[in-house]
Amino acid sequence: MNVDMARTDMGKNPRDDTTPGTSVVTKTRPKTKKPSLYKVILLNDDYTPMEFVVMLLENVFHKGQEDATRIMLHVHQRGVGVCGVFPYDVAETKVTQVIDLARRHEHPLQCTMERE
Ligand code: TYC
Repeated sequence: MNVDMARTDMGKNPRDDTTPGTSVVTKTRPKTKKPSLYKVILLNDDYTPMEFVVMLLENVFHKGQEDATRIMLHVHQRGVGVCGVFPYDVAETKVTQVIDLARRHEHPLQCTMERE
């Protein structure tokens, strides 16, 4: 039933919503908010081996070898580079994984996150 048909008897029984032929039409408005996104940023240094950075981009960020190499070289040449964009919790976990992995291998590699 469309809105016009549903309301043909409005005004006759304004308070009686049990009158046959009367209906209430509601529209749902979802109150969902899009999550803010964060860029995970890799920083260059002079000591972390290139192969280690590529390995990390493959394993933590699920990049293919070509993409991983391209990102690593970008960071190496420009000083910083984006590894990916994620919701806050995911970005935070990836930053922690990168820093932990680098530290365990005694590399000074640094990683941070920044709101998009
Ligand atoms: N600059 C490093 C080297 O010459 C390689 C490197 C690339 C280090 C990217 C960190 O985020 C980085 N071995």
